[in-house]
Amino acid sequence: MTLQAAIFDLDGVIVDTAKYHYIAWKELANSLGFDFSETDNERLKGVSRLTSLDILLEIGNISLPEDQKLELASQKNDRYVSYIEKMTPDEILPGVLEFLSELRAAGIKTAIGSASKNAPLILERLHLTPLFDALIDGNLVSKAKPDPEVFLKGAEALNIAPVNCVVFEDAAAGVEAAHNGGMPCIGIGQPQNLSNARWVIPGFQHFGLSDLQQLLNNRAKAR
Ligand code: B16
Ligand code: MG
Repeated sequence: MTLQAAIFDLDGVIVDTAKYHYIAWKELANSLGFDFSETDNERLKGVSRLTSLDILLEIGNISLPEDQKLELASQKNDRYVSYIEKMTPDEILPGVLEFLSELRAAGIKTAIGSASKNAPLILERLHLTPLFDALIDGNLVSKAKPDPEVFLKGAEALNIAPVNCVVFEDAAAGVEAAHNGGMPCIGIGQPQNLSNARWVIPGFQHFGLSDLQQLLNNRAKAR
């Protein structure tokens, strides 16, 4: 491959919005009469809003008709939006700004590939919108990760062949989505949660373009 573009998942890679999702889902669970733990919340990472609700209702052993589920998903989102509206740029994860700037200075294109329908608002609150050449979010995709649609659309929007894009993802389903799209993927987080990732880094602190190129070159040599 020739590295020409980097596609970033948003939640868990650029910013930790999982904590706000957690509070909003927990409030909803409590209003329905059951509790929702942080361990349960791990199951929702990278998963769409409606699938997240299905998982939550399964934990509470509650079954509801579709219209009531849509109403609950909307209530949860209103709560979630009330938290993310207050976000500030100091919530950008360590090293992200430096890494994005380094990529862009080297002529490498950047995109967001996120399941979140709130991605535009989050990027705006973090003042990050101008640092991405393309934004593919939950409003633009119909197939959830591990389907590669979100990343393939990102590559298409950047006009770069998928094989020349690298993906950064914090969820196992997202790593699988990148692989399904024929793109190398760097996992962000703990190796035990991302066993399908070839490489896992804790984050972008002390991680630069030369580190990325070294990882990808070693892969090429191993082939
Ligand atoms: P929303 P990502 C995902 O974002 C989150 O990880 C996941 O927890 C959330 O349910 C999903 O977005 C949908 O978010 O309710 O804001 O549309 O990790 O793909 O950037
Ligand atoms: Mg994520």
